[in-house]
Amino acid sequence: MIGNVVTDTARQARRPGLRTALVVGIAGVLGAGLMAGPADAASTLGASAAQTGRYFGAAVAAHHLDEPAYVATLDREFNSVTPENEMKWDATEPVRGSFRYAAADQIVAHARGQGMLVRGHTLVWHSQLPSWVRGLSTAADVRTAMTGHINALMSHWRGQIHSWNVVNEAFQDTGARRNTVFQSRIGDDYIELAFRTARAADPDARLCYNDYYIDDANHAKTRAVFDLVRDFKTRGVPIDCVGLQSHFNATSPVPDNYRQTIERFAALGVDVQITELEIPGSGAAQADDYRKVVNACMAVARCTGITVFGIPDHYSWRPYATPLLFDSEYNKKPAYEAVLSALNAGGPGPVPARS
Ligand code: G2I
Repeated sequence: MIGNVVTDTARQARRPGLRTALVVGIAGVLGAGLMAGPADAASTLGASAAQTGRYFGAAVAAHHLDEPAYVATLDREFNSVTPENEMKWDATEPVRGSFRYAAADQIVAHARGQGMLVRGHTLVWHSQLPSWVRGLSTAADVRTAMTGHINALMSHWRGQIHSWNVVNEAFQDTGARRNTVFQSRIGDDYIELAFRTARAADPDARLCYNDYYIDDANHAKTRAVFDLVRDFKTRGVPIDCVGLQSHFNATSPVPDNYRQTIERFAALGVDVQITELEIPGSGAAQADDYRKVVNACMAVARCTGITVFGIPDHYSWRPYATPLLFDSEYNKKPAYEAVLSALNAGGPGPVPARS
């Protein structure tokens, strides 16, 4: 239900003149005004986020979908999913031209059956890339492989994916381009080619650039992504969204200017989505940091959704860090309560239209 509402909204929002009506419409359908107060506090993460037109999602692994406690928590708490590994290139096109969709299809079917949004992750990335792609030697061949991969996946799930991470982690921490097979064979233009191909393949999906360590506006890598987005907007290259992965830890804590970073991306004319959130810990300090992150998103109308990178701690890719909202017995951690109350405290919304 929420998925349909947001997808329809995205589609209609590109027609001028409908925006005011949509603002009223989406708030009405999701059952809340622009500011949710304590009186109408919702009791799950997804429902509380929906009050301001946002989603609250989790990264999901297909092989856990046969575990009742996992599925019960997913279905109760979240209104968006991101396949953690199942849509990556090594999983979907391990052999050139031979596509495998079954594991990701399982996640998409489950999510859509529950009325959840689906985020696509990810089309062009240097990691989890099959060796046949890394072995391509000419620009023309890498171009053909990349556009073919984007077209195949986006066509397969056309109309079912709310937002796609089209290009993932293209920059180094210095702000220079990462030296991938796409960069070295095609050159700087590969990102533009990927986004133009993606827009044509599924015109209703929001197209995102996704990266880690772009949470602090002063970092060189963040500035490089600002420049990319500004350049795309100036030249009319399609881009709708920036994904802040937001993998925080002791050496890379939530920056004090996190909200300003989100605002600066939004000011460039894109939505911001927090896409892989995790913060190690188990007590009050973890809860405080999660609250800070949610408050920052809620303060910016164009911060349209948050995804935590897993459900219980023991299924995290860093289980020892216990970075998630549920412990290994699916008990709610203090961070869960902090997130829920921050979502219920409201903020500007609902989700604005793509510009
Ligand atoms: O690397 C952490 C994340 C950074 N941002 C992009 C994300 O897509 C990425 O996710 C992680 C997954 O959580 C891991 O589950 O990406 C890793 C690979 O870079 C994933 O790990 C891989 C293992 O390395 C493989 O051995 C395993 O076969 O997961 C695969 C599937 O379970």
